[in-house]
Amino acid sequence: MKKALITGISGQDGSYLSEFLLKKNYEVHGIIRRVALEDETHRLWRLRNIRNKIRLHSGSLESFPSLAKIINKVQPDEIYHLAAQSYVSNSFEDEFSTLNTNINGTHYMLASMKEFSPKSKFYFAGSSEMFGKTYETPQNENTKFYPRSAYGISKVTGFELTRNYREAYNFFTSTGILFNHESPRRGFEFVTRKISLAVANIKNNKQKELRLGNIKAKRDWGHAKDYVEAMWLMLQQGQAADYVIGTGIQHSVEEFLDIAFKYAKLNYRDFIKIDKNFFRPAEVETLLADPTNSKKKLGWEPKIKFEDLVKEMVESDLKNIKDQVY
Ligand code: NDP
Ligand code: GDR
Repeated sequence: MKKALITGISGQDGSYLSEFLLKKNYEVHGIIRRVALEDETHRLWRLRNIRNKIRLHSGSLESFPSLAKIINKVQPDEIYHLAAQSYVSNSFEDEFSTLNTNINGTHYMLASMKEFSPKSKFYFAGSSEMFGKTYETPQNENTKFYPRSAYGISKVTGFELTRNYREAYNFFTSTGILFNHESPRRGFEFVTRKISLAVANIKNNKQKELRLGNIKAKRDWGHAKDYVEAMWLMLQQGQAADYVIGTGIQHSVEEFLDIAFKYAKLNYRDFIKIDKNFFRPAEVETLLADPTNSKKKLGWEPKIKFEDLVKEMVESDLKNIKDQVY
């Protein structure tokens, strides 16, 4: 039985990856913050259905000893380092904790692995935000980085650390440069979930308007369920490498809005208020993946279409409101 250790297991991707690995018969371990262990009902909601099948260890990205101890104890075959301050907007408000958590956290994970579990294979959660103000369209593995936020900068540094451990010490370390991926488990601060929940609230007379920032921004959106499979595939290859993961299809926030509201028989124009508070000091206007390499090398292709993703998110939030989950 293979052992996997996941940081950020309580997040969107961590929960889908755990389910995916359990189905593949892995022993799944996760690192979570102590506060989460103390308030499982609220903080581990995404792991509800698998809580008794996974093993959780309390640790923090800010503490090298806490991570090193867990890696030493678990001796994982595969490490999926997903934990991060992942909200781009917040990284403008709090550059310091974003940089500390994301850069040091990745360094501590790699250094712990080097010290205590050098045979582990390591996955780093890179991001299309590393391409930021895009040098070319679409973006592939050779596109130059131009990050536009502390978050993007932290991910470029994590990418370089991951590559350097591969080259300097011959470790199996790979970065997945993942484009946006969403699901009904997406955090509420991200634009897709903010929209799907607003549709459900408006439909049920619990909200009157939806305040958004730059709705002209374009992203390459996929489903998180598809993307965790790509993470796993990267660690099953003969050699470690970095891969761009996306659908190759782009939509604007406005298109997402249109489809989401239409699904509930509403017109988004009746509810939207553009609010300058939601604009970012430096915006990433457009991102589009060229997933040719990952298709060829990993045999990976997304299965869930954009329209079905939007529908699933709205349906799920309509149900959540009906069941009084919020
Ligand atoms: P989430 O925001 O849903 O999850 C982040 C996870 O990191 C949570 O489990 C959170 O724990 C944990 N975490 C944050 N800070 C710390 C800390 N100081 N110590 C320990 N754990 C911490 O992110 P996603 O699941 O969406 O994304 C997973 C990874 O992939 C992230 O690194 C993200 O930056 C990256 N990524 C995501 C993309 C996407 O579209 N979803 C695209 C490209 C990259 P807690 O529950 O306690 O807050
Ligand atoms: P992003 O996702 O920044 O791409 O990062 P987010 O959903 O926050 O923003 C996408 C685009 O929508 C625009 N936007 C708004 N965004 C939010 N959150 N709230 C609003 O009200 C709003 N109005 C317009 C944004 O300006 C942006 O252009 C996500 C995260 O998961 C990162 O961790 C990950 O690395 C990248 O995707 C790839």
